[in-house]
Amino acid sequence: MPFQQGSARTRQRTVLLVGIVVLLVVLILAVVLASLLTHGKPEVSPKMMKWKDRGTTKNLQEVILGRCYNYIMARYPELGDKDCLKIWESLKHAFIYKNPCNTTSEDYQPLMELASHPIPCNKSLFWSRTKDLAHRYTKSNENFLTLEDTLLGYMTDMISWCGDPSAPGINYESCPKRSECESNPTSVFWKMASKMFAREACGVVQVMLNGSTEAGAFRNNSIFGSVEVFNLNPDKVSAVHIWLMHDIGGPQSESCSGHSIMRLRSILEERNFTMTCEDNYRPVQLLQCVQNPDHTDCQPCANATAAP
Ligand code: N1C
Repeated sequence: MPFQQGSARTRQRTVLLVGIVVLLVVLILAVVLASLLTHGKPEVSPKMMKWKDRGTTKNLQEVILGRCYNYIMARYPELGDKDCLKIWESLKHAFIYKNPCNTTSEDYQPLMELASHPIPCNKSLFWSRTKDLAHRYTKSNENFLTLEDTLLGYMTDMISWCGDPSAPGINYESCPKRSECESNPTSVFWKMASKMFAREACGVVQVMLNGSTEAGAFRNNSIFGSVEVFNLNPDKVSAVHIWLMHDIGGPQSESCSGHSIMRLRSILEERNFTMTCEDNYRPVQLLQCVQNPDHTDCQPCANATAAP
Protein backbone atom coordinates (compact mmCIF):
# COMPACT_ATOMS: atom_id res chain seq x y z
CA MET A 1 0.00 0.00 0.00
CA PRO A 2 2.92 2.48 0.43
CA PHE A 3 3.19 2.55 -3.37
CA GLN A 4 -0.51 3.63 -3.76
CA GLN A 5 -0.09 6.37 -1.11
CA GLY A 6 3.00 7.74 -2.97
CA SER A 7 1.22 7.97 -6.37
CA ALA A 8 -1.79 9.83 -4.81
CA ARG A 9 0.57 12.45 -3.36
CA THR A 10 2.32 12.81 -6.76
CA ARG A 11 -1.09 13.37 -8.44
CA GLN A 12 -2.00 16.03 -5.85
CA ARG A 13 1.30 17.80 -6.39
CA THR A 14 0.86 17.71 -10.21
CA VAL A 15 -2.68 19.22 -9.95
CA LEU A 16 -1.37 21.97 -7.66
CA LEU A 17 1.52 22.72 -10.03
CA VAL A 18 -0.78 22.86 -13.09
CA GLY A 19 -3.13 25.17 -11.15
CA ILE A 20 -0.30 27.57 -10.30
CA VAL A 21 0.98 27.57 -13.89
CA VAL A 22 -2.54 28.32 -15.29
CA LEU A 23 -2.99 31.15 -12.77
CA LEU A 24 0.38 32.64 -13.74
CA VAL A 25 -0.42 32.48 -17.47
CA VAL A 26 -3.83 34.17 -16.91
CA LEU A 27 -2.15 36.88 -14.85
CA ILE A 28 0.54 37.55 -17.49
CA LEU A 29 -2.11 37.62 -20.26
CA ALA A 30 -4.18 40.14 -18.29
CA VAL A 31 -1.17 42.45 -17.81
CA VAL A 32 -0.19 42.25 -21.52
CA LEU A 33 -3.81 42.90 -22.63
CA ALA A 34 -4.19 45.89 -20.30
CA SER A 35 -0.96 47.49 -21.51
CA LEU A 36 -1.96 46.87 -25.16
CA LEU A 37 -5.36 48.52 -24.64
CA THR A 38 -4.04 51.70 -22.99
CA HIS A 39 -0.93 52.00 -25.18
CA GLY A 40 -0.92 55.06 -27.56
CA LYS A 41 -4.14 56.58 -26.24
CA PRO A 42 -3.60 60.19 -25.04
CA GLU A 43 -4.99 60.43 -21.57
CA VAL A 44 -7.28 63.43 -20.97
CA SER A 45 -5.65 65.01 -17.98
CA PRO A 46 -7.85 65.58 -14.99
CA LYS A 47 -5.46 68.47 -14.25
CA MET A 48 -6.86 70.67 -17.07
CA MET A 49 -7.29 74.27 -15.85
CA LYS A 50 -10.80 75.57 -15.18
CA TRP A 51 -11.90 79.05 -16.37
CA LYS A 52 -15.04 81.17 -16.54
CA ASP A 53 -15.42 81.68 -20.30
CA ARG A 54 -16.60 79.14 -22.88
CA GLY A 55 -14.01 76.64 -24.06
CA THR A 56 -12.39 76.16 -27.46
CA THR A 57 -14.89 75.92 -30.33
CA LYS A 58 -15.50 72.26 -31.22
CA ASN A 59 -13.92 71.14 -34.51
CA LEU A 60 -11.75 74.27 -34.47
CA GLN A 61 -9.41 72.96 -37.18
CA GLU A 62 -12.25 72.17 -39.58
CA VAL A 63 -13.97 75.51 -38.92
CA ILE A 64 -10.78 77.56 -39.49
CA LEU A 65 -9.81 75.58 -42.60
CA GLY A 66 -13.37 75.75 -44.01
CA ARG A 67 -13.59 79.49 -43.49
CA CYS A 68 -10.11 80.04 -44.92
CA TYR A 69 -10.85 78.06 -48.10
CA ASN A 70 -14.25 79.73 -48.45
CA TYR A 71 -12.67 83.18 -48.17
CA ILE A 72 -9.94 82.59 -50.73
CA MET A 73 -11.97 80.46 -53.18
CA ALA A 74 -15.45 81.96 -53.05
CA ARG A 75 -15.03 85.52 -51.81
CA TYR A 76 -11.61 86.79 -52.84
CA PRO A 77 -10.08 84.44 -55.43
CA GLU A 78 -7.40 87.09 -56.06
CA LEU A 79 -5.84 86.00 -52.75
CA GLY A 80 -5.37 82.47 -54.14
CA ASP A 81 -1.75 82.09 -53.03
CA LYS A 82 -2.68 81.86 -49.32
CA ASP A 83 -1.81 78.52 -47.72
CA CYS A 84 -4.75 77.64 -45.45
CA LEU A 85 -3.01 74.59 -43.94
CA LYS A 86 0.00 76.69 -42.96
CA ILE A 87 -2.33 79.36 -41.55
CA TRP A 88 -4.10 76.75 -39.39
CA GLU A 89 -0.77 75.32 -38.17
CA SER A 90 0.47 78.77 -37.16
CA LEU A 91 -2.74 79.52 -35.24
CA LYS A 92 -2.49 76.13 -33.50
CA HIS A 93 1.15 76.66 -32.55
CA ALA A 94 0.31 80.06 -31.07
CA PHE A 95 -1.67 78.45 -28.22
CA ILE A 96 -1.49 74.63 -28.09
CA TYR A 97 0.08 73.17 -24.90
CA LYS A 98 0.59 76.73 -23.51
CA ASN A 99 -0.68 78.31 -20.33
CA PRO A 100 -3.53 80.51 -21.69
CA CYS A 101 -2.61 83.41 -19.39
CA ASN A 102 0.89 83.77 -20.79
CA THR A 103 -0.03 84.63 -24.40
CA THR A 104 2.33 87.08 -26.10
CA SER A 105 2.14 88.98 -29.39
CA GLU A 106 5.17 86.98 -30.57
CA ASP A 107 2.96 83.87 -30.45
CA TYR A 108 0.77 85.35 -33.21
CA GLN A 109 3.44 87.06 -35.33
CA PRO A 110 3.76 84.19 -37.88
CA LEU A 111 -0.05 83.98 -38.24
CA MET A 112 -0.35 87.74 -38.82
CA GLU A 113 2.26 87.58 -41.56
CA LEU A 114 0.75 84.52 -43.27
CA ALA A 115 -2.84 85.80 -43.29
CA SER A 116 -2.32 89.51 -44.03
CA HIS A 117 -3.29 91.02 -47.37
CA PRO A 118 -3.64 94.59 -48.72
CA ILE A 119 -6.76 96.64 -47.92
CA PRO A 120 -7.69 99.27 -50.52
CA CYS A 121 -7.66 102.95 -49.42
CA ASN A 122 -10.93 104.60 -48.29
CA LYS A 123 -12.53 101.23 -47.42
CA SER A 124 -11.63 100.63 -43.76
CA LEU A 125 -14.57 100.71 -41.38
CA PHE A 126 -13.87 100.62 -37.62
CA TRP A 127 -16.61 100.05 -35.04
CA SER A 128 -17.18 99.91 -31.31
CA ARG A 129 -20.34 98.50 -29.75
CA THR A 130 -21.96 98.41 -33.20
CA LYS A 131 -20.62 95.06 -34.40
CA ASP A 132 -23.84 93.67 -35.85
CA LEU A 133 -24.87 96.90 -37.59
CA ALA A 134 -21.38 97.50 -39.01
CA HIS A 135 -21.32 93.99 -40.48
CA ARG A 136 -24.81 94.29 -41.91
CA TYR A 137 -23.66 97.51 -43.55
CA THR A 138 -20.48 96.07 -45.13
CA LYS A 139 -22.54 93.13 -46.42
CA SER A 140 -24.86 95.50 -48.22
CA ASN A 141 -22.19 97.97 -49.38
CA GLU A 142 -19.00 96.54 -50.84
CA ASN A 143 -17.26 99.91 -50.60
CA PHE A 144 -16.38 99.23 -46.97
CA LEU A 145 -14.49 96.53 -45.07
CA THR A 146 -14.38 95.75 -41.35
CA LEU A 147 -11.66 93.60 -39.80
CA GLU A 148 -14.07 90.63 -40.04
CA ASP A 149 -14.19 91.17 -43.80
CA THR A 150 -10.43 90.51 -44.02
CA LEU A 151 -9.13 86.91 -44.07
CA LEU A 152 -7.85 87.04 -40.49
CA GLY A 153 -11.08 88.40 -38.96
CA TYR A 154 -13.30 86.26 -41.20
CA MET A 155 -11.63 83.02 -40.01
CA THR A 156 -11.78 83.87 -36.31
CA ASP A 157 -14.99 85.87 -35.79
CA MET A 158 -17.21 84.43 -32.99
CA ILE A 159 -14.74 81.62 -32.33
CA SER A 160 -12.92 80.91 -29.10
CA TRP A 161 -9.72 78.98 -28.42
CA CYS A 162 -7.19 78.39 -25.67
CA GLY A 163 -4.50 75.92 -24.76
CA ASP A 164 -3.50 73.98 -21.65
CA PRO A 165 -0.13 72.56 -20.62
CA SER A 166 -1.60 69.06 -20.18
CA ALA A 167 -2.65 66.65 -22.97
CA PRO A 168 -4.28 67.09 -25.48
CA GLY A 169 -3.01 70.70 -25.26
CA ILE A 170 -6.35 72.34 -26.15
CA ASN A 171 -8.99 73.18 -23.53
CA TYR A 172 -12.46 72.47 -24.97
CA GLU A 173 -14.17 72.91 -21.60
CA SER A 174 -13.29 76.49 -20.59
CA CYS A 175 -11.07 79.46 -21.46
CA PRO A 176 -10.03 82.48 -19.36
CA LYS A 177 -12.14 85.64 -19.33
CA ARG A 178 -10.44 89.02 -19.66
CA SER A 179 -11.18 89.60 -15.98
CA GLU A 180 -9.22 86.42 -15.12
CA CYS A 181 -6.18 87.37 -17.17
CA GLU A 182 -5.54 90.10 -19.75
CA SER A 183 -3.03 88.09 -21.75
CA ASN A 184 -5.44 85.36 -22.82
CA PRO A 185 -5.28 83.90 -26.36
CA THR A 186 -8.31 85.71 -27.86
CA SER A 187 -7.75 89.13 -26.24
CA VAL A 188 -4.12 89.20 -27.36
CA PHE A 189 -5.20 88.04 -30.82
CA TRP A 190 -7.90 90.74 -31.30
CA LYS A 191 -5.58 93.47 -30.05
CA MET A 192 -2.90 92.41 -32.46
CA ALA A 193 -5.22 91.94 -35.44
CA SER A 194 -6.84 95.33 -34.73
CA LYS A 195 -3.45 97.00 -34.50
CA MET A 196 -2.45 95.59 -37.87
CA PHE A 197 -5.81 96.56 -39.42
CA ALA A 198 -5.42 100.17 -38.20
CA ARG A 199 -1.80 100.43 -39.37
CA GLU A 200 -2.84 99.29 -42.84
CA ALA A 201 -5.64 101.88 -43.24
CA CYS A 202 -5.22 104.67 -45.77
CA GLY A 203 -7.24 107.56 -47.23
CA VAL A 204 -10.52 108.39 -45.50
CA VAL A 205 -11.50 105.94 -42.73
CA GLN A 206 -14.97 105.45 -41.25
CA VAL A 207 -15.87 104.69 -37.65
CA MET A 208 -19.31 103.51 -36.54
CA LEU A 209 -19.99 104.28 -32.87
CA ASN A 210 -22.98 103.66 -30.63
CA GLY A 211 -24.71 106.77 -29.22
CA SER A 212 -27.19 104.72 -27.20
CA THR A 213 -24.78 103.10 -24.73
CA GLU A 214 -24.64 104.41 -21.16
CA ALA A 215 -20.85 104.19 -20.99
CA GLY A 216 -20.39 106.75 -23.78
CA ALA A 217 -19.86 106.30 -27.52
CA PHE A 218 -16.08 106.56 -27.32
CA ARG A 219 -14.48 104.47 -24.57
CA ASN A 220 -10.75 104.78 -23.83
CA ASN A 221 -10.48 101.13 -22.82
CA SER A 222 -12.19 99.68 -25.91
CA ILE A 223 -10.02 98.19 -28.64
CA PHE A 224 -11.00 101.08 -30.89
CA GLY A 225 -10.14 103.64 -28.19
CA SER A 226 -6.93 102.05 -26.94
CA VAL A 227 -5.46 100.29 -29.98
CA GLU A 228 -6.89 101.43 -33.30
CA VAL A 229 -6.97 105.21 -32.74
CA PHE A 230 -3.28 105.17 -31.80
CA ASN A 231 -2.21 102.98 -34.69
CA LEU A 232 -3.77 104.98 -37.54
CA ASN A 233 -0.91 106.43 -39.55
CA PRO A 234 -1.21 110.23 -40.09
CA ASP A 235 0.97 109.92 -43.20
CA LYS A 236 -1.51 107.51 -44.76
CA VAL A 237 -4.92 108.53 -43.36
CA SER A 238 -6.33 111.85 -44.57
CA ALA A 239 -9.53 112.05 -42.48
CA VAL A 240 -11.61 110.15 -39.92
CA HIS A 241 -15.39 110.16 -40.40
CA ILE A 242 -17.49 109.22 -37.38
CA TRP A 243 -20.99 107.85 -37.84
CA LEU A 244 -22.74 108.08 -34.49
CA MET A 245 -25.70 105.73 -34.59
CA HIS A 246 -28.59 105.57 -32.11
CA ASP A 247 -30.91 102.63 -31.64
CA ILE A 248 -34.23 103.33 -33.37
CA GLY A 249 -36.56 104.39 -30.58
CA GLY A 250 -33.75 103.81 -28.09
CA PRO A 251 -32.06 106.31 -25.78
CA GLN A 252 -29.98 109.04 -27.38
CA SER A 253 -27.32 108.99 -24.67
CA GLU A 254 -24.83 110.95 -26.73
CA SER A 255 -24.76 113.03 -29.92
CA CYS A 256 -21.82 114.36 -31.96
CA SER A 257 -21.45 117.24 -29.48
CA GLY A 258 -21.23 114.83 -26.51
CA HIS A 259 -18.36 114.53 -24.07
CA SER A 260 -16.74 111.31 -25.26
CA ILE A 261 -16.86 112.47 -28.91
CA MET A 262 -15.08 115.67 -27.84
CA ARG A 263 -12.40 113.53 -26.23
CA LEU A 264 -12.01 111.52 -29.40
CA ARG A 265 -11.80 114.75 -31.44
CA SER A 266 -8.97 116.11 -29.30
CA ILE A 267 -7.01 112.81 -29.52
CA LEU A 268 -7.41 112.69 -33.30
CA GLU A 269 -6.63 116.36 -33.87
CA GLU A 270 -3.56 116.11 -31.68
CA ARG A 271 -2.44 113.28 -33.93
CA ASN A 272 -3.02 115.55 -36.98
CA PHE A 273 -6.15 113.91 -38.34
CA THR A 274 -9.21 115.82 -39.58
CA MET A 275 -12.36 114.47 -37.92
CA THR A 276 -15.99 114.83 -38.92
CA CYS A 277 -19.00 113.43 -37.03
CA GLU A 278 -22.50 112.70 -38.32
CA ASP A 279 -25.45 111.70 -36.16
CA ASN A 280 -27.45 108.81 -37.57
CA TYR A 281 -25.73 108.49 -40.95
CA ARG A 282 -28.73 107.89 -43.18
CA PRO A 283 -27.54 104.87 -45.28
CA VAL A 284 -26.87 102.96 -42.04
CA GLN A 285 -30.08 104.19 -40.41
CA LEU A 286 -32.00 102.79 -43.38
CA LEU A 287 -30.63 99.35 -42.44
CA GLN A 288 -31.87 99.84 -38.86
CA CYS A 289 -35.24 100.77 -40.37
CA VAL A 290 -35.57 97.36 -42.02
CA GLN A 291 -36.52 96.10 -38.54
CA ASN A 292 -38.50 99.25 -37.55
CA PRO A 293 -40.25 100.42 -40.75
CA ASP A 294 -43.12 102.17 -38.97
CA HIS A 295 -41.07 104.25 -36.56
CA THR A 296 -41.15 108.05 -37.15
CA ASP A 297 -37.34 108.08 -37.61
CA CYS A 298 -37.87 105.75 -40.55
CA GLN A 299 -40.45 107.85 -42.44
CA PRO A 300 -39.25 109.25 -45.80
CA CYS A 301 -39.13 112.84 -44.51
CA ALA A 302 -37.98 112.01 -40.96
CA ASN A 303 -35.02 114.38 -40.98
CA ALA A 304 -36.35 117.05 -43.39
CA THR A 305 -37.05 120.54 -42.01
CA ALA A 306 -40.74 121.37 -42.19
CA ALA A 307 -41.65 123.83 -45.00
CA PRO A 308 -42.68 127.33 -43.81
O1 N1C B 1 -13.35 96.92 -28.10
P1 N1C B 1 -14.02 97.41 -29.35
O2 N1C B 1 -15.50 97.01 -29.47
O3 N1C B 1 -13.90 98.89 -29.59
O4 N1C B 1 -13.35 96.69 -30.63
C1 N1C B 1 -13.81 96.93 -31.92
C2 N1C B 1 -12.71 97.32 -32.89
C3 N1C B 1 -13.22 97.21 -34.31
O5 N1C B 1 -13.00 98.44 -35.01
C4 N1C B 1 -12.48 96.03 -34.93
O6 N1C B 1 -11.59 96.47 -35.97
O7 N1C B 1 -11.62 96.43 -32.78
C5 N1C B 1 -11.63 95.42 -33.82
N1 N1C B 1 -12.19 94.17 -33.22
C6 N1C B 1 -12.78 93.16 -34.00
O8 N1C B 1 -12.78 93.19 -35.22
C7 N1C B 1 -13.44 92.12 -33.29
N2 N1C B 1 -14.19 91.08 -33.71
C8 N1C B 1 -14.66 90.46 -32.62
C9 N1C B 1 -12.14 94.02 -31.86
N3 N1C B 1 -12.75 93.06 -31.20
C10 N1C B 1 -13.42 92.11 -31.91
N4 N1C B 1 -14.18 91.08 -31.53
C11 N1C B 1 -14.58 90.76 -30.16
O9 N1C B 1 -15.45 91.82 -29.72
C12 N1C B 1 -13.43 90.73 -29.15
O10 N1C B 1 -13.69 89.67 -28.26
C13 N1C B 1 -13.49 92.04 -28.43
O11 N1C B 1 -13.13 91.96 -27.06
C14 N1C B 1 -14.93 92.51 -28.57
C15 N1C B 1 -14.89 94.02 -28.78
O12 N1C B 1 -16.14 94.61 -28.89
P2 N1C B 1 -16.49 96.14 -28.59
O13 N1C B 1 -16.30 96.47 -27.14
O14 N1C B 1 -17.85 96.40 -29.16
